[in-house]
Amino acid sequence: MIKKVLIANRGEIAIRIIRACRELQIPTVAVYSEPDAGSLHVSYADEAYCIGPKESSKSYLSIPAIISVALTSGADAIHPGYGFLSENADFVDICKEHGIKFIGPSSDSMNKAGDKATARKTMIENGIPVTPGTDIIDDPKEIKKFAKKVGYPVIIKATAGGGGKGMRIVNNENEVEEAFNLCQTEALKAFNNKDVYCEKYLLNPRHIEVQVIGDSRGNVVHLGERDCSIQRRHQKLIEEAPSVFVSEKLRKKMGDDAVKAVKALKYEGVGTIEFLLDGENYYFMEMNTRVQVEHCVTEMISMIDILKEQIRIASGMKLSFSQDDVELKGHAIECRINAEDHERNFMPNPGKIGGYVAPGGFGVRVDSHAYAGYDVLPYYDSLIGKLICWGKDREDCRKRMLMALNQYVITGIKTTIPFHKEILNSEDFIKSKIDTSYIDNKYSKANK
Ligand code: MV4
Repeated sequence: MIKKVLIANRGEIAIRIIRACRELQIPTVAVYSEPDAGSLHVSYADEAYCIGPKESSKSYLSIPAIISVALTSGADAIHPGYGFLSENADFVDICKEHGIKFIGPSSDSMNKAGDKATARKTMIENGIPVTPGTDIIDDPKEIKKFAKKVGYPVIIKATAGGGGKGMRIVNNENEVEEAFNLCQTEALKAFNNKDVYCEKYLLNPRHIEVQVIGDSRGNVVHLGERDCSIQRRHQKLIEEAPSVFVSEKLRKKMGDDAVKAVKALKYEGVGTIEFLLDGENYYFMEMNTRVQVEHCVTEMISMIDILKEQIRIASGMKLSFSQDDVELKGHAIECRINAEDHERNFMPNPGKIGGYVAPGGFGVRVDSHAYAGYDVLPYYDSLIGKLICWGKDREDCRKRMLMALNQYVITGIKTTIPFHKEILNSEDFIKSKIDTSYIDNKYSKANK
């Protein structure tokens, strides 16, 4: 078993990891930036070390600082959480060079899954559906040729992109050259890789992702899907499991394909296979090689502790259950509580929290690093907590979520709690009519 885990992250996910380690009786080491000294993850961990100033590049992204702390504190493993270094294959290699276990996939499998053109190729070879698309293109003429076949709109994507970064929608032939050039330039700047390819653009698909786990012995299971269609500018706001758009039959098909994808990529650890769902048809989009913010909704309906399983697997242990043991029960919804003002275009609203009272009770879970007097810092993302509710069905869960949102008190700063109440009370949510473009259409006033 891993002997000591360094958590290369902050906020709620650092706390989530510390809790999993504590249950596994593994000591933890926190790292923090100077202004984060008052953060809860610092006091929750067994040891904590300051690794630099407020800038992420000089603290949570500083590989030398983090490796030094691991070596001096005797941590034999690093958990990257999400964001920061979690999808940095160089960091994975550097950990290995220092004899430290990176809790996640190998750098090889991270690269193979992370490069969209490579991942697409692997899926095609294994009979997993992908959106109609091209190989890497270096001449905009190829886009026009492709669009003649499938029709506009098409979408140009950076092969190194992901999560909505490095994409351009092309509505007609006149837009091709400019979109192509912009996409290449942006990709080169953002990812240091100018490779782009083209796909048929699906109108208003649903964003469905399947949770997968693979161990070092080739055992792979899936834990069903999450519906993450309620988003704003590629930032998810509400996630739920299961999806009302996925029948038992479709779940089995998508799950089997997700498992096939993991096996094809020889992937080890926890991950997510993202699909776009268009009616009954689904298409592989990308794989995320980290634990995700929204993993909790899957935990609530499967009763499987994804973080503990991830750490056990990184220790070389076998998956503690098989596919047949996975039983999905009821419905779960997660509302992301952000320090944002939804009436002002979701503008970040950092500052000191005055009063803080979290809800509780049967089927209510709060994963948060916030407390009364906590200063929400402007240097990092605005997520201050996640409210996750379970119910025997979607309506039961929705009602419980509204009860919990009404009891969640955070004063001093604006949060997304009122926004969530509005959504959860809406006819559109009740009828599951909210798709990936809904929030942008309804709530974004400027920059549209
Ligand atoms: C697409 C698409 C439609 N057709 N690809 C957005 C994030 C990145 N993972 C890929 N994305 C999309 N790719 C094709 N061929 C629509 C989106 C998309 C989207 C997907 C999921 C959730 C929200 C979205 C919002 C806008 C666009």
